[in-house]
Amino acid sequence: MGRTQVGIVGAGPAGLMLAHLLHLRGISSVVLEARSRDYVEQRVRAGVLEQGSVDLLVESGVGDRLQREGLRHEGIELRFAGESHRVAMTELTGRAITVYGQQEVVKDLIAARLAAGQPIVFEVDDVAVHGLDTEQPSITFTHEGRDETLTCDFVAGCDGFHGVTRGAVPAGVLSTYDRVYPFAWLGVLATAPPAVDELIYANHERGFALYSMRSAQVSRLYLQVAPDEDIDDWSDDRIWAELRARLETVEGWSLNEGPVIEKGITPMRSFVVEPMQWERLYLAGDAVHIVPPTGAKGMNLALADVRLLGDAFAQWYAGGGGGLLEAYSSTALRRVWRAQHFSWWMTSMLHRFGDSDPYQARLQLAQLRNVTTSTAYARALAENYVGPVEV
Ligand code: FAS
Ligand code: PHB
Repeated sequence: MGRTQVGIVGAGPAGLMLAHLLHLRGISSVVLEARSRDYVEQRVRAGVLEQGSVDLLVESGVGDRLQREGLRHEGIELRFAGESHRVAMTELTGRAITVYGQQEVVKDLIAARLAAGQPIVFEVDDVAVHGLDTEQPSITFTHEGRDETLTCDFVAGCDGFHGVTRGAVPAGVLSTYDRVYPFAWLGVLATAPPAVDELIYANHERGFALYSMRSAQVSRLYLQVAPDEDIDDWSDDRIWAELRARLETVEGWSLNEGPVIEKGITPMRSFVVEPMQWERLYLAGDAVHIVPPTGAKGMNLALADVRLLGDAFAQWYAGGGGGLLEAYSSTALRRVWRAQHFSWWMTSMLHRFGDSDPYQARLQLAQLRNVTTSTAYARALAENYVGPVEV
């Protein structure tokens, strides 16, 4: 396979955006991906881009389709106790979010990478990283039946929660902070025109529900379910009935049903590993942190990490020293923990935590009333949801 400056494991938003940012600075990289191109381009995941993520994609030249097809939203709705209240995020912060499926971001980044004639190796197996504590680490893998070795200056671990790079750090170096929630999300993609202009987050006694979308024709909806729920127990009819029960709680409004294109169950966890780097390995995105998607932070954090890494590698290769590389983890973790707190706070406010804690249920209603009556509380939610101003 030969040599490159930065070996990147994983072609999700983190790995692909990092490769793109490095290419713009004339820094070579190779992206190694376990799955096929089709698979990663069809994988339905996140849907909300912070203002800073939109700016990054547009400023780095991969935002044309996003600007054409993305849905700019200036508010979200909180629905609870038979009421529905809008949080006017743009009025409160001057910034907005854009609804644009993660798989579309991945498609745009892959297209840009291949158009630039830059390497992404799909369907690799047996990836392993070596010599991270030397000046010439390497990545071994198999591809099309051949054993390959990629030598590099640095390795970027962008291989997600179930990847291999985090595990390459010697025992005792990393500290793990995590929380597993007593529920999961059942996600549905349906060919049904959204009956809403903005996202609805619903706190309901039967459980949390979220009404999102991908376009004027496609809805994206979520239901809180038990953590060990089997998707085969959820017929389309049962899903729509539960969504109606939890979302149709205000007079005269009903959701639009339609054929289900895709459905799946995602476990809920909060997870951070510190530090986000060791020697010549830099970890980014889900490889090093996970948030419950209630705050729509996952993909945005991944992009924020690699924005920092791109600047740090640019400084190094421009002969500016390793200051930004040395500070990567501490700089990234400030934003990571802010997003961890916000995602935990939104999750705690909106989900049912069993019937054994009526006090928590009352706290939730108090929080929701605070957010929907106090400008200060509403602004705090809005600032975190649209994301921090990029410095
Ligand atoms: P990713 O997991 O996206 O990408 C890692 C890549 O590395 C994958 O393509 C994987 O195939 C590859 N890889 C793994 N091991 C490898 C190996 N050994 N060798 C080579 N390649 C390897 N976030 C939200 O904000 N909203 C949501 O609604 C939401 N829904 C989600 C649903 C699911 C099922 C999951 C798993 C996550 C969801 N997320 C959501 C979070 C998600 O969007 C992540 O934050 C985002 O994908 C992070 O991007 P990456 O860090 O690039 O990791
Ligand atoms: C989505 O549209 O997939 C989505 C939106 C908001 C969230 C999570 C997921 O908080």
